[in-house]
Amino acid sequence: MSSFTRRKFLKISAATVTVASGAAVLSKHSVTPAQAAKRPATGVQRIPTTCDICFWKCGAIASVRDGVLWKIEGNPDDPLSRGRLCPRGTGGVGAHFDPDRLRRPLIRRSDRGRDAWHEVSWDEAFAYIAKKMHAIKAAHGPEAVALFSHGIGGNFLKHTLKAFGTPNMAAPSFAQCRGPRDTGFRLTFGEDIGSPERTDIKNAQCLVLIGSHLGENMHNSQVQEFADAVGNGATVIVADPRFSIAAGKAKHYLPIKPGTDLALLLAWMHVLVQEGLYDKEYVAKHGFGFEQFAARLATFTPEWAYPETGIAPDVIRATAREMARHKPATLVHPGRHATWYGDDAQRSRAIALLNALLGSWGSKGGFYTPASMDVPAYPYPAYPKPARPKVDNPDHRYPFAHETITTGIREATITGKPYPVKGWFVYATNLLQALPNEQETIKAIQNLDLLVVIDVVPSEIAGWADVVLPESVYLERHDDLNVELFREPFVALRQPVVEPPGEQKPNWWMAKRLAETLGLGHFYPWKDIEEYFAHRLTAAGLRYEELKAKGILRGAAAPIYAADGVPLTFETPSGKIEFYSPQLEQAGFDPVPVYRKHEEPPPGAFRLLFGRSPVHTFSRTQTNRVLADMMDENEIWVNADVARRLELKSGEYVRLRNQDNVLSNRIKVKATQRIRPDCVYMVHGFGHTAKGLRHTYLKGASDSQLVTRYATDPLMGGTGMNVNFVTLEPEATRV
Ligand SMILES: Nc1nc2c(c(=O)[nH]1)N[C@H]1C(S)=C(S)[C@@H](COP(=O)(O)OP(=O)(O)OC[C@H]3O[C@@H](n4cnc5c(=O)[nH]c(N)nc54)[C@H](O)[C@@H]3O)O[C@H]1N2
Ligand SMILES: Nc1nc2c(c(=O)[nH]1)N[C@H]1C(S)=C(S)[C@@H](COP(=O)(O)OP(=O)(O)OC[C@H]3O[C@@H](n4cnc5c(=O)[nH]c(N)nc54)[C@H](O)[C@@H]3O)O[C@H]1N2
Ligand code: SF4
Ligand SMILES: [Mo]
Repeated sequence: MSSFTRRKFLKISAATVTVASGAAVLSKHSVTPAQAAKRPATGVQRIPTTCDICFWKCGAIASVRDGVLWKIEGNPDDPLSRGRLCPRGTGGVGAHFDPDRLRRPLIRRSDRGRDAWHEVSWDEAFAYIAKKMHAIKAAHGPEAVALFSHGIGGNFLKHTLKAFGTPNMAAPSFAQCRGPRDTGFRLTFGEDIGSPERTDIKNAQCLVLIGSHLGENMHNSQVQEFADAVGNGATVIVADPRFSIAAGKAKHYLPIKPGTDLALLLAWMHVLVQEGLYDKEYVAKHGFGFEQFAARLATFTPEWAYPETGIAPDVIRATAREMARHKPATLVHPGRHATWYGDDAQRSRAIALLNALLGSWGSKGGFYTPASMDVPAYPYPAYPKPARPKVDNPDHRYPFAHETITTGIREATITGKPYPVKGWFVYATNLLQALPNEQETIKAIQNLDLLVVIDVVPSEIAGWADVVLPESVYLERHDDLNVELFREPFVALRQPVVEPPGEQKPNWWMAKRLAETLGLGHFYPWKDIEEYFAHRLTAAGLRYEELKAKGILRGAAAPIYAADGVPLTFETPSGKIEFYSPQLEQAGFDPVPVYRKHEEPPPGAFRLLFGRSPVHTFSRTQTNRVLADMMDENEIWVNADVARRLELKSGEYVRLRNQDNVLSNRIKVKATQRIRPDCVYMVHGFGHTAKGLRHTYLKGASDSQLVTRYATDPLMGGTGMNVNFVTLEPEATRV
């Protein structure tokens, strides 16, 4: 078998450059006898599907040679990938071949947090889960079961749990990610930015990036459009305490002091208003409360902002004028991971207001109006109405949260208030890495009667589960239809291209079987997911067979800019762009954003910042051997002068100690002038502590472990995580 394997992968390394190094890595682990035995066909098959190495869901084409997965490329018909995948997507083959994958359902037979499991059949696993769920429902009501999930794969489990009667389901993509941004834009324009974002990057003549580190943040369409804009000669302005890859493309790089962006944004708006450079016609037509807004900006001069931000007044004025020069094709990018300092919804609102002054909402080179195809939902029976409201946000203490707050469910699980939560389902989210303060997560888990984790590898969160259900990876399964809201409407299909190597099953199958075991089988009137697809697509006047063959069906493109006739309407209380927000005022918040200082690191300590690597996704790809071969551990970026003072050299290991005395795993120093001296920076997702992730176990350090402190956004419950301070300890001083 091994010679067979090596031959296959040597061919790969000759054929494709991008995964060449990965192929060599894979040849050591790759095809199991079971996989080889299952190989159905000979010759090369090319099967369209969608990528799931991150949630962008790029259209892809997988090549399978003699039944063995060979390579994955972009689908040229797909508007998201435009025929090209990012490096992570190309390395997706490594997810299928990962030798550390979960293979069978597991039930714990010891205390939580200790590794003692026995393998069970799927029927035994569902019988066990259903029995526990019935017991929780009898004692506490169905609302005492919650679901955490991330990505489209959670759709069918949501359906089963709604049928069971709980409203409690949340994703970290809200309170740990884009929630504050969406709240800030909703309060201003009455609408979200969406995902994929409705940013017209490719047509922007001036692009302002506040932290958004495109190029490291690899969301495919955005990175390609960024390259288009740069190629078209767009002016790029980057504000980041770290000289990011995007900063390398910038005409103006502003090395801002972390946590002071709101001061910069206010000063920019001050200049636009004071110098009369804003889009007066647009503001007069669409704005509400502009006079009150303008009055409140009066004191936020560039001279005021200078000592806060470290950005000189002439630079603030020059960049504001540059933005005005290109309006309305100036895009101040709203960012995505906005949970930084706890006042993030207000910072995002300031970004929204700056865009409003420039007239970019609705304009070419600004924010377009996306469209989607009309594919009706499956006509299921009505769900039972939960007896109690969602548990995460009692009395609407976060009045502008429009999605469920993960950390609110966690808190209710700890306190039992407003009512107890006793069962968690966790689908494709590594809560110990994704939520701040892992001790709180562990405390909540200790209060549960049931923790079910559905994962593909033995992740940290799986290590705490009572039942672990092994999922087939995206290359081995169908997921729900992706009816995308984008520049042009389309529907895309994820479908299996190879067989799973063990007893892994897709989420839809698990969700259906669980419903049947719970006595809720009537919520799944379809036999299998292909019947479900066919039903929905037929209702939309489309053909499943065609989608299956092409992977993507595109709808007719419609206008996307106001200038082409798209009506500009605003779902705010005033029906206008709210420069001044009465709803914020009524709820006791600043109607126009106000800057307040954040706590600074004490002498000798540094603010801990983190972000993305182009070749990894969160904490989910470090075990993928192809991607690990490109980046095996993270580094800690330290300002070169600071490193010299601390007598640290690049390549040496240190440990980080945070304000709560948590000590990290060892991490390599990267001494560089590309970061300010008051902060340090690392890529998120490394420093795994789950032993079953054999390859990546204890490689690099985990930012999540050091994020013991977080600042909660009073508007919407987001958890600002850039509020932790660390000192560096040379590894050699440790015994
Ligand atoms: N400290 C810190 N915390 C953060 C961030 C940060 O930068 N630093 N980023 C925040 C942001 S922006 C986000 S969006 C969230 C992301 O948070 P998550 O989406 O929770 O990301 P991961 O921690 O990678 O967890 C993904 C889990 O899914 C599993 N998985 C992978 N593929 C599959 C599959 O096909 N099926 C199933 N069932 N499971 C699968 C992986 O093994 C892993 O356990 O984290 C947030 N939290
Ligand atoms: N390769 C890859 N790409 C990804 C992901 C991935 O896991 N891997 N995840 C995707 C997801 S879900 C998200 S949410 C996005 C996240 O990506 P983005 O939204 O682009 O960025 P953040 O993670 O918020 O921020 C990281 C950047 O902000 C800078 N920064 C830190 N503090 C401050 C500050 O106070 N002010 C300013 N101006 N800058 C600051 C850091 O130096 C770094 O450059 O990436 C997406 N793209
Ligand atoms: S951006 Fe990259 S990892 Fe994400 S779906 Fe697209 S190709 Fe896959
Ligand atoms: Mo995110």
